Amino acid sequence: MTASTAKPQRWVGNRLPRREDPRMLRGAGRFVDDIADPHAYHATFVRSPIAAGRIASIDASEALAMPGVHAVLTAADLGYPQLTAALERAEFVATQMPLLAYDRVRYASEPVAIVVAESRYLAEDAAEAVLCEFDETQAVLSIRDVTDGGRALHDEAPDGVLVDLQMFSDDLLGEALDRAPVVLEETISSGRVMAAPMEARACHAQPDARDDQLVLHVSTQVPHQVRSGVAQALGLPERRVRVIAPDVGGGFGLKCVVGREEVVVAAVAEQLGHSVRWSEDRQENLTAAFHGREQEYLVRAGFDSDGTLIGVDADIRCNIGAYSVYPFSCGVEPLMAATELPGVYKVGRYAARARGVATNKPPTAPYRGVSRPQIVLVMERLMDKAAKQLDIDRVEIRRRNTIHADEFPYTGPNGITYEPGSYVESLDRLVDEIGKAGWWERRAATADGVLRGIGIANFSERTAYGTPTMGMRKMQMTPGFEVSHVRMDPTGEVTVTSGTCGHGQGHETTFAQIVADRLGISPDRVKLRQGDTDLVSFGWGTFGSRSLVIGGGSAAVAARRLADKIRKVAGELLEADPADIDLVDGHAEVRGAPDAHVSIEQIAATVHFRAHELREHDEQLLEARGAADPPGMFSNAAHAALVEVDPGTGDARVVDYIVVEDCGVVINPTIVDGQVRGGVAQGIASALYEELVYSPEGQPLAGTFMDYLVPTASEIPPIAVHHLETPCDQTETGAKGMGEGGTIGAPATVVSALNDALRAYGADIDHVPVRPADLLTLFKEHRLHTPRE
Ligand code: MCN
Repeated sequence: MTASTAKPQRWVGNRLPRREDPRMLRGAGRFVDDIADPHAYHATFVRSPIAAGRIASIDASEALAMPGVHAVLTAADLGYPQLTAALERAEFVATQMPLLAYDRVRYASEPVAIVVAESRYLAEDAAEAVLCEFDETQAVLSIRDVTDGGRALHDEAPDGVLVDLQMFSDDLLGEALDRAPVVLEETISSGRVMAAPMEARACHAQPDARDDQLVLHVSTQVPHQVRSGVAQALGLPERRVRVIAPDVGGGFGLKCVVGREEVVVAAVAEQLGHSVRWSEDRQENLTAAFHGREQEYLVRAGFDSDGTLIGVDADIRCNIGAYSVYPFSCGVEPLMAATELPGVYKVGRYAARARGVATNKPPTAPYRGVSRPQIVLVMERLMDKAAKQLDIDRVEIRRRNTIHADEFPYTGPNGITYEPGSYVESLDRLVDEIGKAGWWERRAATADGVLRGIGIANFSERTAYGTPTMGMRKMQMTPGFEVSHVRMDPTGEVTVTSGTCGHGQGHETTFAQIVADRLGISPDRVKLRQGDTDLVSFGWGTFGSRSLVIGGGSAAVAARRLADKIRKVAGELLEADPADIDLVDGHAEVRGAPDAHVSIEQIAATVHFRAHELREHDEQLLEARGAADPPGMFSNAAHAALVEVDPGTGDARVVDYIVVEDCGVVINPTIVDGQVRGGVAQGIASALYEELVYSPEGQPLAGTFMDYLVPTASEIPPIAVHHLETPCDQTETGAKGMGEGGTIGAPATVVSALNDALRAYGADIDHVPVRPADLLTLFKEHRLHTPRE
């Protein structure tokens, strides 16, 4: 048999179909609810009906008397367990979060007791029979409720502020703004939303006597963090807790913090010595799971008469809900907002104060994009407003302020050094694509009475926050590194392990592509195993668009090291210098002499079964370890939306969408396109549809998908995705992350388009979501059909 003389195949860059899809499409996915355990007890939670108040009494006697009910447990019954983020910095207040509320309740739907029964039905019925009495107090709901001196939720934070950081200051900024030809003083804000994953939260906890472990199957993005949280709350050594994330039906950041319900289920299984399962229903998910993005930005910005940004002073306020969360506490939204606000722009002078305030609403998690959808909205609104005041073209003002290719590496007043990206090139390409798509002609059409506008946004997405990442270091906990193992078995098949935990992103496909390239084999022979704390000693999980760069990067390093070992063995078998061996098409062959070859299977079998044939067999096993911990790098993108507004109904629709994105080397363009499109859909959702509205008493008014308007396919336009590739020299693969970019850019783009569509009415929309009623009010204020210009 002769070996292939073909050039090494490059799997990276290939549009390989996602390997995960066949099993998902055939219903063969394995989610927490698919874990078969006919003997498990079923849990449900008794939740607070009020947003704020004291618990006067909990009477479980009737529920406990119901046949099939095994237990009704309150905080007292479990020993008042807490889940507390380990933060001891002066600027942060990490609140105690009781696993079950006792004494006080701090949001409607907060769990106060758990009911464990033979079936879910019995548990639900028994939960209704638990009689709770509360003394209701006035709820603190909005950011202004706190900043204007509202009631405190926690004794440890008497002013209601859990984080208050003057992140950046500049003594000369005030004077520079006073002298600026154009000064904008704006309030830009966004409503409370949540990720609404298809699979809500779920947990199955099973004591395992043989391994002396509590085995938890959890719908999570961060199995190791769940392990640490459970171990901390239950007072167990981490060895005793094994957390497995099976297939996860979407997380979007909602599942990258540890939910108290999962920990309670674990505590109850441990206490009862019996397996217990819990699956959240949709109403619980909307009203009791983690939320995000309720933020307000008070910004003062100055522009020169040629449109050059002189400085930005930002007062950033985040409503972070009732508690800080484990493990990231209360700082992620405010810190990221303040650190990254300038984005792709040279802001001149910069100051930012970042606050996180506690209110009687569910705690927040870093929902996809984490403050970046808001900061991009802020910067893009400033650009559009200044362009209008100065009568400068919207693209031109952006181009003037954007960091240009010859300015990299660029260090901004926020202390960040930006590595090369295609910030101006993306914008220019976007303008080309808008022209090619005929949008300007479509925008000009007025015969049908429909108002049309084009919106643009140019932005960056910091990804793969490693331990050295500036800003995150202000937090006590610095998520960063990953370690991977790559091992080849005696048949030449490869298993990769990672502490990242894909939950829809397609890691099984892309990690295999990366490893296959380094080993010269087909990706079909590479299997990624992830989401199990017993597989990898520690990992941070999947969030912050980190998995490809950090998890995939560590797998790439490990695969490179394994390739070196394979070359060494092949060199001995082929009597050649290992440096002259190429791994290609499942063979090791001598460069320039393709007839001198040995198959990967032969090498693997030799190492495992016939090591005595090798002169050097110090490395018996074909396995290697790799680690990665990059400083965090910026991918970038430019977005454009074409919107249509019906002036009669206020209905606004995004009818076409273009993305130009640059995430360095693209490992799998099909997967990246899918990530971008899904992200844009979520961004459009929070711009036009979704909002978690609360009554003045703190009652959640969006408890179903009839009220919380998740858009369907018919509301999402075609999304064209174009790639530019600026390889990153700080990563093993040349890639940058990108998993949040779509969501980050879309709200600003849609708002820019709406303001453009409503230009004749002098629209100046600075808040998302923009619902039909908001637009109708605007039309009314500006006399519908009698435009000002
Ligand atoms: N990729 C690539 N080439 C690149 C960069 C990425 O092919 N240059 C691929 C990666 O291999 C991976 C995907 O694109 O398959 C996203 O990679 P990355 O940017 O590393 O992001 P993560 O995998 O860490 O995913 C996290 C990110 C975040 S933060 C949220 S929130 C989010 C998201 O991804 N939640 C998701 N996408 C989601 N997609 C689904 N289906 N479900 C979620 O919950």
